[in-house]
Amino acid sequence: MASKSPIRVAVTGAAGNIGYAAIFRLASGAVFGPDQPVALNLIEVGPGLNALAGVVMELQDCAFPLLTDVVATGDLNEGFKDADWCLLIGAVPRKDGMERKDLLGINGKIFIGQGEAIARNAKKSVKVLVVGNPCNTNALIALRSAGNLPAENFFAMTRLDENRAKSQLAAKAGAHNSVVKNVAIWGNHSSTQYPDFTNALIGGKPATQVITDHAWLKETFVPDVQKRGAAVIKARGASSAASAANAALDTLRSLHFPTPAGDWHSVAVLSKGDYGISPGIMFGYPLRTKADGSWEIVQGLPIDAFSKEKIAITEKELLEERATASEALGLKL
Ligand code: NAX
Repeated sequence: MASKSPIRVAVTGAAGNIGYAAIFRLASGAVFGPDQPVALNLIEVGPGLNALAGVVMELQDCAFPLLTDVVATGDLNEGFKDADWCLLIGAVPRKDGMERKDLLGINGKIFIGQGEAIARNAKKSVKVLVVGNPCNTNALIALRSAGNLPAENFFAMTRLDENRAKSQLAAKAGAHNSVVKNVAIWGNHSSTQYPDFTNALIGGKPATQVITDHAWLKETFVPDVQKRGAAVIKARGASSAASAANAALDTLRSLHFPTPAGDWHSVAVLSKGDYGISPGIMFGYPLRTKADGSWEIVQGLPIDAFSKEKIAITEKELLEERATASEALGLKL
């Protein structure tokens, strides 16, 4: 076995669709590398706990060389103990007739408890990625509940949107995904997100030069990326799971390793006012991870009038979500 000390990753909703698609790849070394041992703390609730017992058996049956320990639990204190990373996937889905406020209230309570338990039990250097929806505001609630843990270690996932945007730009340009770079997702992981084509590059050239059909970029690409989640639900009869797990693992990798020169990755972080965004909301930005593991928001990108208008819409939605969640939870977020 490799000699490095393991990275301990706590995963909530571990037996759910996204969790199931994520944890085997985590254990295989696909995220932190082939010489980095991993330990997993798998957290579930209710019937998910029975399914989790089966997931643990399957992990054993993989005999992963890098997997040093598996904890399976319904107890948050045990689940977040000594975690280096918390991947918060578990959340209550919106059901028919449920108002957004109800959803924010129900999930808000979950993320208060999880934020508190992370602060009590995880390493002080823990990093937290929220996937469970509404992920930006859930992440804000977890962060505000996590006492003195540094705000810069809390993230909400917009990477699935970035990956979707890259693949659509590549298809339109007749290029491979791998040459599409510098795609920023601004704002909320919701249908108001803004997938920014104006700063994107395809094969090193501005996407707006490679794709000359600007009406397509504005009127087809943007709404298609915004509504891609709903299109997958319609086709599959279930929400994105493998691609969401893949994006969560991409996010972990991108925050763990330095960002290659000239590129960035998209993730939501607590706004401090960069690009004129209201402080105190979890806002999707383009980030670069530095060699020491810290990160910075990419500065100085041109924001044209079209982008400004779209960014304002998603900012407004996040401010409203924060107000709604604050009211539902009786908290000042
Ligand atoms: P599933 O319903 O398949 O799985 C969720 C699992 O979480 C279940 O096993 C459930 O028992 C567990 N769970 C619920 N509450 C929990 C709690 N308090 N503690 C621990 N476990 C808990 O959903 P799945 O398809 O895996 O989706 C999970 C979440 O990801 C949903 O909120 C979904 O909306 C969200 N998504 C977020 C995306 C993003 O890009 N940020 C995209 C995909 C996905 O829609």
